[in-house]
Amino acid sequence: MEDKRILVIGAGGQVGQELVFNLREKHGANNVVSSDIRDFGDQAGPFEVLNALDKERLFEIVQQYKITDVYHLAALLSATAEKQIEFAWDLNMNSLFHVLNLAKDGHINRIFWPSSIAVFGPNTPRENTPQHTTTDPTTVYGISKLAGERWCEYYHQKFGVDVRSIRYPGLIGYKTLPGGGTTDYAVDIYHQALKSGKYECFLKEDASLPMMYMEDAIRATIELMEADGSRLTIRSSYNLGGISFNPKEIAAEIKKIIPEFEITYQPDFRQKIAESWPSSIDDSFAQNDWDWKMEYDLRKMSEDMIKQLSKLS
Ligand code: AKB
Repeated sequence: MEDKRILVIGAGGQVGQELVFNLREKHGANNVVSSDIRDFGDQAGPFEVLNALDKERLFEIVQQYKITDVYHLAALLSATAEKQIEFAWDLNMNSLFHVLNLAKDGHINRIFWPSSIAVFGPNTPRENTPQHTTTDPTTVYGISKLAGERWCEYYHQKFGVDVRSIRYPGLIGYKTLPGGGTTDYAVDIYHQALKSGKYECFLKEDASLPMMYMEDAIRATIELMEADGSRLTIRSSYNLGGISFNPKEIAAEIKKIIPEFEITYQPDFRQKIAESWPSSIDDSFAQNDWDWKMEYDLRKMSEDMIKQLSKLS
């Protein structure tokens, strides 16, 4: 395996903490630098405080650690971004430019940057959404992710930048809590089911969305970054299918393990966002180009979530 020195930006978030853990197992703790806007207590390897908008500090860190690969995860998610629209645009776009420019100028070799199902909108086919289709996002987050995708492809075509990306569905894991997304209910529901046996959902019972267990999402991210670049036909961002379910279906699955569990519904502004997103995704490009295969379905994920959270509590 070639020597990699990795920087993860936004390492304190839901994906970041799990990704850093896995990358350190694979490449050695000292070869994976985690960074975030604040010190979140990562002591398992090198950590740097980094504001993703501070391109001078970013450059210093890249030089200091001789970074080869950057995983750039820092962003405001869909629900939070609606409350700070200008800052969300600034953070989500300009931090991406800083990383793309580092690669363009030859300072790093490879970039991972996540996009999202939020690039789709009300005129996108909702079922089995294809890779190439109408993208008319109605959220600031979705607009920034779609623009980011176009810039990634542009930098790849014009400057040969090796940037790779996945349109993450809602991600569900037991180690860390998500922050500010529309799909966050699907994590919180497990915590509340164990804590109080009930959950009030901010989406309607039939709001189906594509989701994925964190184990699969981290594996997908690392597999895409290790894939043979000559096979990759998508340099904007790959669709990733995951598991499609609605709040009623996840509640029914939880009830099989915790029979007294009860769900109620109090939809808020996030319901409208959910309605503008697909309910299921076609990921045949990921399957063909880098042999992607999902492992966790709703049952397997629910069993593992409840088992792992019970151990932690
Ligand atoms: C969100 O809900 O904003 C995110 C996403 C789907 O990108 N989880």
